[in-house]
Amino acid sequence: MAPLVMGVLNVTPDSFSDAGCFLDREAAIAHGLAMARAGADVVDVGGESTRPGAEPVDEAEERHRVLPVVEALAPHVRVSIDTGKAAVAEAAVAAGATLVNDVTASLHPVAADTGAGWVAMHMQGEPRTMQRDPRYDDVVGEVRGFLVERAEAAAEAGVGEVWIDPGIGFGKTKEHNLSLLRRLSSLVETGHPVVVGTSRKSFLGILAGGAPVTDRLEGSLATAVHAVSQGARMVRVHDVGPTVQAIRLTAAGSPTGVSR
Ligand code: HH2
Repeated sequence: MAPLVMGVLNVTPDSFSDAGCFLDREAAIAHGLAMARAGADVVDVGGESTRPGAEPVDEAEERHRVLPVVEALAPHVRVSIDTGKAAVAEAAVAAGATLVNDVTASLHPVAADTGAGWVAMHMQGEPRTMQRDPRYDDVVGEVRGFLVERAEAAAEAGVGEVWIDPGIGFGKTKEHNLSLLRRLSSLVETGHPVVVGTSRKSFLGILAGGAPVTDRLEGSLATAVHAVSQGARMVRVHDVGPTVQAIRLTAAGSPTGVSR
């Protein structure tokens, strides 16, 4: 099956790469529709930044940011809700979202109750402090073990669509991120569909000699192509049009025919 592209829509004042760009409701909706036209299979709406050091947002504010945007986009494109709060996830599904993108990997009961799909992402610690000194004995084994346990719990609870995500940059150093990307096959082999989000993240800036967040398209595309070539079934990206094109071009030259 062709890999899917999930477009990032941050309705926040403080996200790491597009802070404040889409806090205005109409701008957010327009950007979501533009990503759908550019080939996004899913638009991922988030109202709380999870960048390192981010402060939590209260529930009412998060709902106020995301719900009108979800409602406006849902008739046009599949919408996922990027949240760690059960009540926000429930309200977003009621407003038309059909996928819960869960950086806390704990909201499978909401997916089970509502019939939505669920993305379980791995994070060590919590956003405010997660990048202070992340440590693992075996990052690939630990992330895989955690995600398989979560996916099995969700399946047991009756969730029909379960994705797993290594959580690139969430309590992970550059080396941890690279180990996970190199050995993505270890997650793919679990049989659960894998989603990967590397887009514009800081390890790409480090690898590119200090490239600022506005100058990480090349690394974002290279790692998205790498991820789908390794068997990831979805990539979460800011730059939808270029990613769709990069995946298509890779497929055209691939003997295994990853296609879109
Ligand atoms: N990364 C971010 C947010 N949500 N969800 C999944 N499943 N996987 C990811 O890698 C992932 C995610 C962080 O990126 P972004 O939304 O652009 O930034 P912020 O959290 O600052 O809004």
